[in-house]
Amino acid sequence: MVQRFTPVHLLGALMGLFLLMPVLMAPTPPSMCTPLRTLNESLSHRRRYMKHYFPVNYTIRVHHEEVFKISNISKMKLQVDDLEELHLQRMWFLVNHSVLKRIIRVLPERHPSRPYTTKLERRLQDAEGVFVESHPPEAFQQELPGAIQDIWDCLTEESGRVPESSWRSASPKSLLDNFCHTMHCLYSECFASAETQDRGESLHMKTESRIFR
Ligand SMILES: *[C@@H]1O[C@H](CO)[C@@H](O)[C@H](O)[C@H]1NC(C)=O
Ligand SMILES: *[C@@H]1O[C@H](CO)[C@@H](O)[C@H](O)[C@H]1NC(C)=O
Ligand SMILES: *[C@@H]1O[C@H](CO)[C@@H](O)[C@H](O)[C@H]1NC(C)=O
Ligand SMILES: CC(=O)N[C@H]1CO[C@H](CO)[C@@H](O)[C@@H]1O
Repeated sequence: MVQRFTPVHLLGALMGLFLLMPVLMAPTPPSMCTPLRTLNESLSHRRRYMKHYFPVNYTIRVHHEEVFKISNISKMKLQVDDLEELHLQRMWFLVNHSVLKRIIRVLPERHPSRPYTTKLERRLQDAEGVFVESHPPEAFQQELPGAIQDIWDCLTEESGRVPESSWRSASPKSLLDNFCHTMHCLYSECFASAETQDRGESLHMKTESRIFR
């Protein structure tokens, strides 16, 4: 018996295609969104833990590559050939790792920001686990574009071998601001429209004021 495509079949096929399309086209696997949103929630408390609990104008020394902002992403997109979203996402994980390690290093054992920072580290690790799982292993074996590889090498270089000229001073809060902004930029699919963000913000402020009362 010959199977014939009825309009119902066709409609079904089309619907299926539409449902599939966003999944195929989105560079961010949807499974990444849950751990990233959890991380986003933790990062929303960064002002308290990274500013209020530190001395005024406190800064730490970081490699200049550890300052990774949205402007870096825009610049790289313009200047680096064959740049893929995946390269930037991998770099984001690498940078944040260094940044959190640097912050933890200056915190005494019983500093109130220490549990917060180690929690961020764990949540980041969770997100990275999902990130690695949701791509085929070959994705991580392919060569990085030269300019990205250079930054990568600097970031993984031992601190003792980094020349004096490439150190910068940065406040812990500004480092986490970069961390948060670049996350929203690189994983924009996971972060809802401005409208929902506003609602989140006011909710968040309510929670904050409750804590401070
Ligand atoms: C902190 O930095 C600001 C801006 O650079 C400056 O105006 C202020 O005096 C500094 N405060 C202290 C306590 O050093
Ligand atoms: C981002 O840009 C700043 C200043 O332009 C630079 O010092 C830093 O190394 C860049 N970061 C990365 C990861 O390329
Ligand atoms: C991310 O956190 C901010 C608060 O810093 C909040 O306004 C926003 O709604 C959060 N986004 C998501 C998708 O959870
Ligand atoms: C690529 C990379 O270095 N990722 C790191 C991101 O941060 C977590 C938590 O600190 C590390 O475990 C990862 O290795």
